[in-house]
Amino acid sequence: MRKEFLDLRRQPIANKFLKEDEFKDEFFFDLKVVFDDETKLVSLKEFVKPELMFNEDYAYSTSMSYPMVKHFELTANMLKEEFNPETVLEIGSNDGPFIKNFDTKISICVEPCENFAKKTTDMGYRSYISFWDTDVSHGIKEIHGEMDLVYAANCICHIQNLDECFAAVKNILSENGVFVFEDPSLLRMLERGSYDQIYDEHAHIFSVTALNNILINNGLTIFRVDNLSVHGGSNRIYVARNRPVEFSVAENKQREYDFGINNFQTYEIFAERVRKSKKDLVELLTKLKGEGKRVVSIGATSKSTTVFNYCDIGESLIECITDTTPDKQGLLAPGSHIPVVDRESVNLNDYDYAFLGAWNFKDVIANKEREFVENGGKFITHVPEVMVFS
Ligand code: JHZ
Repeated sequence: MRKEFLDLRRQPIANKFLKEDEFKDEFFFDLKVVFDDETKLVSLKEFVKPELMFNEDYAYSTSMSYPMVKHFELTANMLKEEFNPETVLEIGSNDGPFIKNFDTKISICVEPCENFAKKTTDMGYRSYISFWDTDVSHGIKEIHGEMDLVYAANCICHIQNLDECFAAVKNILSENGVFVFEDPSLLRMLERGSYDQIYDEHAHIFSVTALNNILINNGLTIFRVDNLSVHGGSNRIYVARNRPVEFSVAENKQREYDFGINNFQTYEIFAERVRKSKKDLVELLTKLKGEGKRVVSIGATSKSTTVFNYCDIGESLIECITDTTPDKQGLLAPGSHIPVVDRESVNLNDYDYAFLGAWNFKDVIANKEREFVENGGKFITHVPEVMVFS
């Protein structure tokens, strides 16, 4: 049975940055979160139609975050070395930071966002503009054969029907093939209070426990788990038909069990913490405004869409958001309508505080913005709790 534990209120499409004349048609939905006490899966209560999120206007470009480009290069090299795949398929290849480390002759991309599929096509990769399902899997297998490595980063948790997704992977995976995917970790989210991992695209927030239950039902086994620091704490899950299961699987499941991820009460406690986080952040920003302080935000992230809309934060509390992505600049943030600007067009020293919309890059940003701190600027974050630091 699915039980609701959190209501993050009315939310827009997290990556739909818009112009003023688009406000009247802006799409909103109720962002509520449920726990399934059978599979232990945490999911959105109401899914958003995939075409509304992933289309030719999709704004999140992985290559705009340098640390992620490095991360995918290291990941690709590690997988090549260990598994030596003769064929590679990437599901949700975005603008290609992972696949570009593989030979075009052995690699296939599947990507529903046409703007990004075009980029990987231009890079020489056979790219299918499509969502991942059994039809596409059968079609690709017919043309290109079975795949030794199927990889997906920050994509499988976007897929609403997981049984269909895993059946499609199983269909195309070669006998000794491996399916490797990484997504934000439910345990890390619960530990850090980072409720902003929850937005339209994240249909599910995965625990190893839930994935194990669902994959087993689909004739696949998790044989290894790597805990990663990227995106505020992710898990890289290694899946095969039949490989010896390594200690990391039981270790992760035990850690999740010890934290209480199988108990509904854990989620009720988390929800209470989220409500407190909102109260603290609004109080802080309102106080700063009263003192005449100026606040900017760094990183027009999907995560900050959740925070700003849940906490009712608009331009009166945060003047603008800087972001390195040209496709987000000059537009207004979803729901909150805070202007998004190029970092280069802003003198950070004009501001007293910078909210970390991209708190997952805290160290990179703090290092880049040393001058802001030297001039008396301070950062605000809400993870793991609302605080000011410099
Ligand atoms: P970032 C995305 O979420 C979307 P977001 C997606 N749905 C997903 O699943 C997760 O990733 C995992 C900018 N930036 O990575 C670039 C700076 O401005 O936290 C990006 O727009 N300055 C696929 O959107 C944003 O911040 C910088 O110095 O929450 C970061 O977005 C750096 C490093 C980044 O993901």
